Amino acid sequence: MKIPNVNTSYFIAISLFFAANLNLQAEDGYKLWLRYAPLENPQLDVPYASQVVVPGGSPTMEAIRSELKKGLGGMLGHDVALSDHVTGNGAIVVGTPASSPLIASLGLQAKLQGLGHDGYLIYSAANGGHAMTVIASSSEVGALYGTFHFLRLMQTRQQIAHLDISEKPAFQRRFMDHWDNPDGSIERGYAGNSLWRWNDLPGKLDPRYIDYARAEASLGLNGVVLNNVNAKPEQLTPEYLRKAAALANVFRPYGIRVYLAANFAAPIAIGNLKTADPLDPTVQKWWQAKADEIYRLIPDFGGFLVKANSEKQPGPQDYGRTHADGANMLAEAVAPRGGIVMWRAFVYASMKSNEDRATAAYKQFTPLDGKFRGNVFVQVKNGPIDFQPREMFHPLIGAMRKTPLLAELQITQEYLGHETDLVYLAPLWKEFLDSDTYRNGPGSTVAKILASSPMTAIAGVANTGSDTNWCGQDFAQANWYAYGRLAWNSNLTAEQIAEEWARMTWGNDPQVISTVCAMMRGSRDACVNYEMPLGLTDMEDNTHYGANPPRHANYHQADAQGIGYDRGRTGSDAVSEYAPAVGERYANLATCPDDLLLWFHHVSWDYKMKSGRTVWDELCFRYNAGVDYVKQMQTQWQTLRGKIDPERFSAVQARLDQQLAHATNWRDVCIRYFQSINHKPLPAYLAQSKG
Ligand code: BDP
Repeated sequence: MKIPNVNTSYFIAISLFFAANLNLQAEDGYKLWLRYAPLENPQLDVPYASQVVVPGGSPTMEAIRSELKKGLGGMLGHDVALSDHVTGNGAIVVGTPASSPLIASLGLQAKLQGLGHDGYLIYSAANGGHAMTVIASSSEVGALYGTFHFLRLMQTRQQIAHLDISEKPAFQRRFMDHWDNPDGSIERGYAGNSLWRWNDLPGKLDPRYIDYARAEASLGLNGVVLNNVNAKPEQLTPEYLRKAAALANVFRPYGIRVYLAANFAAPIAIGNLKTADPLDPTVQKWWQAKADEIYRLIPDFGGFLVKANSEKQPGPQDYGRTHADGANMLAEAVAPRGGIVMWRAFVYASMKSNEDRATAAYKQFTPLDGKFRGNVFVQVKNGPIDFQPREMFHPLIGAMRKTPLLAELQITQEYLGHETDLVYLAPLWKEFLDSDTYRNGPGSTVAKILASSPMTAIAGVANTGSDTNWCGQDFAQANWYAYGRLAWNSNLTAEQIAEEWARMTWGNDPQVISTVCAMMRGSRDACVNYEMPLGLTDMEDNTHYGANPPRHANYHQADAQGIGYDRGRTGSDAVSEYAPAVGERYANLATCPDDLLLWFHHVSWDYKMKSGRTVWDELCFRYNAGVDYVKQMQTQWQTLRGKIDPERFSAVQARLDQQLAHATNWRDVCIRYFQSINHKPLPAYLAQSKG
């Protein structure tokens, strides 16, 4: 990201500002990237932000006014006048042609239509001789997104004069999936308990729900699945539906629709039926009545997310029916009200023990392509095994030509160091989104395939919880932020997003930004290195935090001669699930990239890598490099002492200490284990560093 408007006086002003502000205020991370900290040089922006003209009495327009008041007040250090008309230079005019007579008079209808429901324009203009900034959309929610964009420009010190911005999202539905349980716990949650205070709902509303909605809307996220995919049937009882409806009411002004994960056996568990067979008319009626009941409480209910016949969850296969039969029955029930079904393809239950789990979803779902109702998404994780630190992209993407697919990413760091490790996930997601499926020839990236269906969506499994800083560690907020930004615009680079986030979260001091971004940049590769380098997977213990390589020996297949999983033609033939150009590249040892070598091949310990090292030496090298990166981050963070508020500085420092112990443990456990199998000598640097 370039910073326009920079000149010498800017740098002098900024240096003086930081010199004068070493007494930094205590911060607890609650405000996320919406801190609206005082600007170093507000005088640059004051001429363009002297008046707010946001007519309209709806809750969304009220949210826009309130955000501008908070944001401008915080950044400029004084209240900015709200008025009905532009009365001087520097007005910020926000709305839709319906909410704002001024915007209606600007002749923007055609342009706005082209940007769809959620898109918006931000541009500098003049009205009656007065300079103003227009933030316009065809929907009020789009105007809210535009408002957050404008505030972000200020927060990140980009210019707000001469604007000419038009935006629309990459995906129509942009989800946060919460794996929250009715008892307040969160599956794979590492930041406290559920944000949803089920016991207090629907009567008592935690003010935090609004801050959650603001954070989501600031990124353009517009769908929330409230509960765990391992769904408890009671989530669909009238009692819990009323609680969900109360949350939906809070979220609605922020453009967020509520969805629920449904337990497929709910008709039995809470409906007193004897079966949940999707072809049984009483079951179908039960779901239709349930959908009607939900829509009475939540008129804009989004639909159901279902994990069926996976990890002991009930599903249509219990009755000899297919995933399509199950999904279509639910889709039928919500279709009259515009609802959708997200049917997960995370299935491997029917695999024989010697079968390759990476091939399971493709085998089960490709025969069903074309059999799903039009309002069904098949939801696939980015990788075919799970949410591992590095996986090949999922082969269903590119293979299901007639079914809209919804990619599920994991923001919570289940396999990447929970809340302790500083691991910036945007590079992982970019690697996935930019992968070329070759489905329609070269350039058929995952992002393009996902965005080309008649319905489009993306989901991220939330990393939020009741901890004050929401995510358990300050840097984990970057993953929530980055997921949301990519859901809006998958063309952004990981670097651009990191810089935006760093500026909004830690401030605009050039040294802080460059250090924070440098730490984040290689942190995902570091985690891959200290946990599962070269395409290794599933080496974790049963907490999914520590290392236990013998536990899943069938995944790494290490023996005295070599290591790796043969997914080539002589092995599981997973390569055939990809377009030929992709399959051949990975099947061929000469062209298979080092990063996924052991994902696709079983090779001798002495096999020469592209780096020139043997596999054994490369493994040792990578494990150690991962640990070294953490040490480097510790050193980098130290250079920011006094430049970051002491609370957050110490909190991150403590996390980095934990991360070093975690990374070192992974390295040592894995290297020791593999060495016990191949009896190879350790490289000198490792022999010395192990204590
Ligand atoms: C696995 C998690 C498990 C989830 C499952 C899923 O360990 O907690 O329920 O994914 O996505 O990775 O359904």
